[in-house]
Amino acid sequence: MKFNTKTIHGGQEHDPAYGAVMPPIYQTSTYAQSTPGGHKGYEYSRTHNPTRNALENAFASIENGNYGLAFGSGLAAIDAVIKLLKPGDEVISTNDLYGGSYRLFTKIFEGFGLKFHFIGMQNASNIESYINDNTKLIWVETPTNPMMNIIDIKAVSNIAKKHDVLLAVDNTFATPYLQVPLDLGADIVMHSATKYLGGHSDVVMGALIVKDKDLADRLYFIQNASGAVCGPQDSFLVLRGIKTLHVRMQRHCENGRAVAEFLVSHPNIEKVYWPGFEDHPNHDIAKEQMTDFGGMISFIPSGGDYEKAIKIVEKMKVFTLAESLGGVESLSGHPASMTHASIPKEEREKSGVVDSLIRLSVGIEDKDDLIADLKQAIG
Ligand code: P1T
Repeated sequence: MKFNTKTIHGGQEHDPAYGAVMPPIYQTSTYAQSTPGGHKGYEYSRTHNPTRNALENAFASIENGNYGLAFGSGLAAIDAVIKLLKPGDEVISTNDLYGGSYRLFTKIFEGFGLKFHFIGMQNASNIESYINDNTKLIWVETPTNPMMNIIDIKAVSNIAKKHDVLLAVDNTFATPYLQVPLDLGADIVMHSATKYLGGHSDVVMGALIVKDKDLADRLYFIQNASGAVCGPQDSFLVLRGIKTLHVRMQRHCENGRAVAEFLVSHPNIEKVYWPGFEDHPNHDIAKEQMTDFGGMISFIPSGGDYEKAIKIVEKMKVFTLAESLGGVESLSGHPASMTHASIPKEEREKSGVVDSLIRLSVGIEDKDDLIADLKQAIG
């Protein structure tokens, strides 16, 4: 089945009760048993729920995995992955990543005796010098949030395999429409399904997808034991969102390109970060592992400082100033004070997240309106 068909049908069966084409929202916490253990495959909704299962099957299908798991948020999904580890274990992570992931790693899991190394991975061989006997996981975001760096998943996977270390890829920005990390050798794919998979800024959710049965069993155990699951209503909404993922992504990419090209040719813009530019330092890898370049763009206004950036985001009208990304509507963000505020200034500036940086999630509106909005805001 090709991707555009999988988004609609992948892992789906018509409801066995009445043939409903969309899975019903099984709004129930529990299931009747005729005798202890005498049930129809469902006991309690933290463990299993038919609507959530339909969504988990869709996750597995679109990411070319065998097993999908849905969580109450992207961070809950990451939390479950880190719970595979034990005190003393070490993780090597990209140094440019969502601020909330950084906060979870440093403020929660370092307290449980795990060690995190945040490093630049644009040159994958950089990773080797951080690997030792305690290294158990490599955590990659690509494209990175918000600097749009690209990490060579295949190259990192070769290093991970050589040292028997798990590789997890946060595929939130790209989605499987643009890149399929499991096909490139990753062991775990993670999503903030809040973003492109849901696609309509109306749900907070996380996803994990794996191929390996043993790894899936360990993660299902954590999902059930820790209990950070999502509800049936939200499962239904994300399942509905996935059905148009390919169509939305096509337009996100088209509009993203138009906005990136507008910004780069604007005299009052100093720098634009978008992997589709030929002079982006990782453009060749992006071209190889992605089918297009997506709708996420970051930029710095000329002579930019904090005040100038704030003025621009305040002036935008079609772009809404808000946390999050990946919905049908265009959003702007100021990473230093919003999504990445939990990273110490010194740390975030090392990876380029300066006070003048603005991030755009380019939506699927008419691109002329988006460009006109940017024009009036930038001046
Ligand atoms: O918000 P949540 O669903 O818990 O997902 C966390 C998360 C994980 N990974 C990436 C790459 C993310 O971008 C996020 C959430 N990001 C934002 C809210 C944001 O505006 O960047």
